[in-house]
Amino acid sequence: MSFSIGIVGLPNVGKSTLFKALTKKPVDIGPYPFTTIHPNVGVVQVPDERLEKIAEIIKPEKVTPTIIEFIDIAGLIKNSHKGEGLGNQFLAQIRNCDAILEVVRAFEDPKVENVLGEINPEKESEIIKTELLMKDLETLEGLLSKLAKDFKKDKKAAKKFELLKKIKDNLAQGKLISEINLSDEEKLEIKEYQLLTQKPILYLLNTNGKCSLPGVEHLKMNLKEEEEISEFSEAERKEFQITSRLDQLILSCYNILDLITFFTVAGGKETRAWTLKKGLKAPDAGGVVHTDFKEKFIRAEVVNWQKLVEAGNWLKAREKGLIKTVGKDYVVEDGDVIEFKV
Ligand SMILES: Nc1nc2c(ncn2[C@@H]2O[C@H](COP(=O)(O)OP(=O)(O)O)[C@@H](O)[C@H]2O)c(=O)[nH]1
Ligand SMILES: [Mg+2]
Repeated sequence: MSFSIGIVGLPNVGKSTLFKALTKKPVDIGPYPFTTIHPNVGVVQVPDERLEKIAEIIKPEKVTPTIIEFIDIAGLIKNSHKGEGLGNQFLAQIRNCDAILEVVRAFEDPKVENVLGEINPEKESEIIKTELLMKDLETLEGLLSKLAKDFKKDKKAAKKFELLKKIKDNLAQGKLISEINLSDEEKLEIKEYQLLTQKPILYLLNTNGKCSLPGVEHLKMNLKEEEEISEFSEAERKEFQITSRLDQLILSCYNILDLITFFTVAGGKETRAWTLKKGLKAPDAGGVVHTDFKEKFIRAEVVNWQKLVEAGNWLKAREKGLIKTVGKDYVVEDGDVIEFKV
């Protein structure tokens, strides 16, 4: 299972340029050089120095990083939610993503048509926000009218109706679902609808100049430069001292999804990184590795990656008492190395 990031924005802002830069990124370990599953869907490695450090002491046959999926979604325009420019199709693609990476145009180039007609990150992000909000409103209206039919007979439906109504009212005032104060229970309740504005958003200003997007978390990168850099090999990058910021972008995407990484060493055969939602427990981590490891979970042995590296190997870590045995209720921490016992 992997998590996916939808690259979203107006046309001609640099979405495909970013996608191309990601696809060409040189990779040095693992079985996943960037894999293009579909013309607009690709898998990239999540960079992680810890994995390399663990591999240095374990010396496995195979090192496998964890991955994240990027989807190059065609440009949204005003009224996409009404189906303008095939809009509904693109909005449906966003529905399947776990988070949104919104590319905002902040570069001047008379050769590249500017749909907005000006450089104005705030106005541009407002247009996208409106499209996402309108689409969610439409979805909620549909759900509410369905529920309205039977909520008088059914208590559960009545409760759901109230919740969806509350959310709809907030959306109508311009609030994203992620900005509404919802309990964990309520969030879970609406998860099945895959509402667009419930997804975390990371903004990326495509620029090499000065500009910003006040009030929201954003990164600034020059995507055309990144695409050019991605043509260079690792050796050329070292020689010319060129640094790419794509790794930082990938990590930021990983972070907005609230993910952590844990590692397995498979008795020395394969050192591998895995992705887990923050707050989940040892059997859930087991389930990520192998379906059986969740159902048949008995206990696990856990050691922090750094402690393992300092100890030199699993046996020495055990001798030093660094490996703890944990049960079903153990909440997995970022950087744990886990050996499942089933
Ligand atoms: N000058 C300049 N051009 C860019 C930059 N990023 C993308 N472009 C160009 O803008 C055009 C549209 O980019 P593209 O990535 O296809 O936009 P998309 O519609 O958002 O996918 C292409 O010709 C790119 O080379 C940039 O940072 N500076
Ligand atoms: Mg494109």
